[in-house]
Parts: sequence; structure tokens; C-alpha cells
Amino acid sequence: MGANSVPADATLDLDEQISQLMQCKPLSEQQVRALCEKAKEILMDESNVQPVKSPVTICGDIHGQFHDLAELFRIGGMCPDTNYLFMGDYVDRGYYSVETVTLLVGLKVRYPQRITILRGNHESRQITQVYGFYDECLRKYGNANVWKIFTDLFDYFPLTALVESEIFCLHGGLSPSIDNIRNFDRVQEVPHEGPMCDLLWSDPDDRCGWGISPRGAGYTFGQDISEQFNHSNSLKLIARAHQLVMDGFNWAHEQKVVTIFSAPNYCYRCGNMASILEVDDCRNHNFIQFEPAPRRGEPDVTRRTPDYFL
Ligand SMILES: [Mn+2]
Repeated sequence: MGANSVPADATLDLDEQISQLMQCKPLSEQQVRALCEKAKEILMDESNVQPVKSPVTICGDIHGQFHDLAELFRIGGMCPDTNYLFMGDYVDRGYYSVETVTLLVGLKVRYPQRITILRGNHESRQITQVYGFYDECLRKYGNANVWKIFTDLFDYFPLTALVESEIFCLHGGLSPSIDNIRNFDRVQEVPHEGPMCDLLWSDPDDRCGWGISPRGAGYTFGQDISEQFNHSNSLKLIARAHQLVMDGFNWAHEQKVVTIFSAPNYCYRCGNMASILEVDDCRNHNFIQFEPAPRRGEPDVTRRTPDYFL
């Protein structure tokens, strides 16, 4: 700020930063540092099972596909006009992890009551060093400082959310060793095993009971497990992300579990639809599917009208 300028209004600054991010332009390292300090203050007060009110739109994996996140906001409505609950995996795989996660954290700081950002298994120091976010930070900032700032912040992201006491939302799935999710200290790197690891890594399965996950972390869990969990906790539904599903959403366990995936044409080559789940103020559910955003500067031959239904 110049010597003659009027003292900056923090909200105005943040609004400008959000507009800049909406154009897919990253913030400076200094801006990221200041933003993440504010985000930490907000996130550390949230619960491991963060309560969320309807109406809210629930979203799955984004994976650095910034232009598809912008498309999601065009289709679902911009925050704060629409409330959002994101279930993790903002970074890695796509080309714009930096812009994607900075925008979501910016919206969290600007509208803390309007957006919930859960932790995915990719919001981790170890995973991001393998799947792209670390390299992208080095490429865009010339050093690893921004990666360090964000991965330190990821430790504070809530692990699960509960919409109107009836939809339990999390990135992966259930754990055989959950005692009380609210009671453990989540502020740490995602461990290799144990309940916190399972919540971010597990998958529903057609087989009953608990199974060994082919991912090497978390478990598979059958319909019997989901039914018992929902019954004991008076839940209607478990909403989770973490798995590519070709229609953007996929029911499992006789509609006790739904998978939501919000990265269309995942990794720019999977050919899948994406979806988001709108829960209205009467708690009605409405999936909206969407396709990839048109690539800027390229002829758009694949785009069809988004398929709104139900
Ligand atoms: Mn995942």
C-alpha cells in the first residue's frame, strides 16, 4: 500500500482477490499467507462433524480443474447466493490446484457461514508431493512456501459435516475403529491408518462387512455397515466423494450411500459427467449433472446442453 493511499478495507481487498481468482489468476505468496492465517482462525473453531443447514449444494472432487469449478458455480449459483459443502480433493491431477484451492479458501474466509470445505485424502503433505500440487506450487511461485502454507492449513479442515442432522458428508467413508468422531484431534497430517485415515480413504462395496481396500489405505464397507451406521445415528444418507463415477453421482447400498464426483472429464480424459447435489430448504434432493467447461481459445466441438433433471 502506497504512503498516500487510504487504509485498505480487508473485505474490499478480499473481494478483489476473489474476483482475481475467478479469472484463474493466482494470488501473491504474501496474499496467500495472510489469507491462510485468517482461514486457520475460522477452521480451527469448526467441529470434526461440522453442522450445516439447508439449503446447501454438496460437491465432490474438483482436483485442480479450475475451469470446471467455475462452470460448477455458473450452474449451481455463486457463493454466497448458493451455500456450498465441498467434500475434499481440491488439489492434484488437474493443472490449476493453486487457483482452485485459493479460491475455495478465499470464499471460506469471506463467507464462513456459506461454505464448508472438508478435507480429502489429497489434502495431505505426502499425497500432494506425488500427484501434482507440490510441483505446481514450485512452478508458479518458484519455491515451496505456498505449498507449505496450504498443507499446514489442510490440517485444520473439518473431516465430516452433518446436513440438518440427516445427511452425513465426508470424503471417503466409514471406519471400523470410529469411536466418537467429534472427540479426536484432527490437526495433523493424514495418518496411514486409524479412524482419521479411514474417513478420508474408505469406499462402499457390494460385499458385506469390512474389507481390505485395494487403495492400501482405509477399508471397504458393505451395505450392512452403512445401514447400521445410519440407523444408530438417525441418518437418512451418507454422501461421499473420492471415486470417479461416470454419471457424476452413483447410489449404493439401496440409497443409504451416494457418491458425488464434481470433476467432469476427470484428468481431462475420463469422459465422465460431473454432478452436484442440491438439498433445498425442504430437504428435497436434486442432482444436477454438468459437462466440462469449454477450453478457452479452442473450438468447442464436444459441448452439449447440460442435462438438468429431477
Ligand atoms: Mn479422494
